[in-house]
Amino acid sequence: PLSRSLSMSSLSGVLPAWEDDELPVEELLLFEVAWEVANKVGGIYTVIQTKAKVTVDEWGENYYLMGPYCPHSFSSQVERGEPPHAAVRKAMDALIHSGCQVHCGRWLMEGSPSVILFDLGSAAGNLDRWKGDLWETCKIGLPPEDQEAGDALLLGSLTAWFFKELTDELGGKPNVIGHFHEWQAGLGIILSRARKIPMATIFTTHATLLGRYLCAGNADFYNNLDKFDVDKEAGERQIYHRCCLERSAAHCAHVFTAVSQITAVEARHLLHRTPDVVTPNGLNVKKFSATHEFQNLHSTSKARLQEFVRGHFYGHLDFNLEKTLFFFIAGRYEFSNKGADIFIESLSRLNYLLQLQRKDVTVVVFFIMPAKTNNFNVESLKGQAVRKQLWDTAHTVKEKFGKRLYDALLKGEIPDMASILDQDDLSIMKRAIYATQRHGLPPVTTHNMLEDATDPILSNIRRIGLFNSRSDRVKIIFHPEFLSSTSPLLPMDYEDFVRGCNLGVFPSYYEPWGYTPGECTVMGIPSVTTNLSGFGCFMEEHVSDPAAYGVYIVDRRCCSPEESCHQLTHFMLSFCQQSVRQRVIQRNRTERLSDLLDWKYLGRVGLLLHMIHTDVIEEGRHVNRQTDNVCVHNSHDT
Ligand code: 1S3
Repeated sequence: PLSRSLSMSSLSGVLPAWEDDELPVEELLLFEVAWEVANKVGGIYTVIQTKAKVTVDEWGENYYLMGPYCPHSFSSQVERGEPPHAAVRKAMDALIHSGCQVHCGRWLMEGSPSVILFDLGSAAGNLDRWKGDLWETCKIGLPPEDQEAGDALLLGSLTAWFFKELTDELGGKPNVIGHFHEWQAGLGIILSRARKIPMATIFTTHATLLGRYLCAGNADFYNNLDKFDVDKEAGERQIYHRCCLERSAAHCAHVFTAVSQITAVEARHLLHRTPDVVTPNGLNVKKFSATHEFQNLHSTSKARLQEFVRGHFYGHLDFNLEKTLFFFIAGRYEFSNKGADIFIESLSRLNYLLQLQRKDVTVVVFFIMPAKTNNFNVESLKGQAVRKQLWDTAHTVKEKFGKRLYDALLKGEIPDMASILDQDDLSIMKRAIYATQRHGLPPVTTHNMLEDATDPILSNIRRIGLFNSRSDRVKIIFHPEFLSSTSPLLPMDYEDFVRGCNLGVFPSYYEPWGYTPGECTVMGIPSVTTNLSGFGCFMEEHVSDPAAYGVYIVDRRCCSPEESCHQLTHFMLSFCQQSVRQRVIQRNRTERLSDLLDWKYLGRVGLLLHMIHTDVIEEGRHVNRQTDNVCVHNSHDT
């Protein structure tokens, strides 16, 4: 961290006139507010979860996380308990006495931070009144049909109410900082500022609402960033009110941050405020005492994936699993934003080139992106059952064989190998082999898709015809659900799965940061990213030759989609041409980059305090730094 102390004397406006020049962290309370506290939806959960340990190390009991209460996640992830500060308890009680449910406890993960979670349902009776208050305060109206915006208002009103009670109770010491993530939590800032609650506020944007929509709609986004009529575009997509909330939060915050430079530029154009500081996302990097340990973990996890593949491709296992590479893409299911479109196109080309070159390498590609499903499909479950049956059969016959061999040896004989197995044994084995016959091809998807006909991944797989045929060198497995170690089909958690793969492919078009390639890096797994992702740009900036360290950066800025596909195909093909030894060496190099992504070194909170201290708020006005524009020449059409 850059700073363990904070000068508040220069802060003005609604902030208290704190007298000390240097305020130790011990005299501050830090509250981080987000929708995803103990509640996994997307990337913000990863930010908060991975950062908790270093934040608790620095802030101790003076750090709290706040968000909405989800009974299921609470019961599985949080140990109920009392907040460490009496004033926090009193502020909670004030809300509870007015009929709102507030829950407190320790989030059961590294660092065990205190969490305060608000039951939005218990406050829902206030919604209409609070909508009226919001309109009176800042003239933003929320339509009744937008439940998500209504929930954001409930969370914002409850957090602002909590902070009012808390600051009244504290009377200025310790001083309070609220760090809010994304528009869903941002209403807390708008209302706190409107009510002149004496606290410092930080707003972090992880993506802009309009940016996400425009990119998903195939806009030529980066070439037109300065040309969009923001209000018109938002209105046409029925998100005008949400965008107003997001923009207000960005403008009301004392410190505004973005997770990458590229998102800072986007925010300048779409939210009309340049972030004061860019705070790249880190990870909680665990170093093994033995450097080869992560290589061992790769082998173990890879063996588990191979088992799964044996089942999935039963009857079609005419490819050598020792020469099979596992590629994957994972994340929120935003087809073109996450680059699944150019990935599929490039896989088709890779398949053709591998066939042409008569390579004996096979690539199994996993798509891990949650879509609407009606559970696992029968064919996928059957595959694993068949594999298990073959395993059991082999085990039974092996036992019998071993016993007969042992008996013969005891008698001093070498058994007749041709007759050591009897007719029954042969029948059992034949039946097991017959069970592996299948009439169709191994399925592309593991689940029954609710929107099978219109699903973008499946539609494109149909278009390019990658149906897991025997002749295909690229096989596809679409798992439209996040992974879980309790799954009956593929019982692995995400970390183990990533460790078992050879290459993560994330050719995103819209990716403010992008945790997936970073997670690969810290586990020593090479990955593909792009120069339109925050992570890719960060790597380009800090590593002189990222590809040499297993971070391949596809150019999606300055070339056409066709050229990006060509480049991606080339990356994947050259990866397939590596020897085992080259892959081991590359994994070692990749893993060496992990320190760069460790929260310990990114010192984020210290940096923010430094910003509050120094030049962001001077005499009550924001000093915004200019950020360079991005140069992008490509069209997003594929
Ligand atoms: C966002 O989550 P997403 O996958 O919807 O926030 C993440 C955390 O900052 C970021 O990594 C990602 O690029 C954003 O898109």
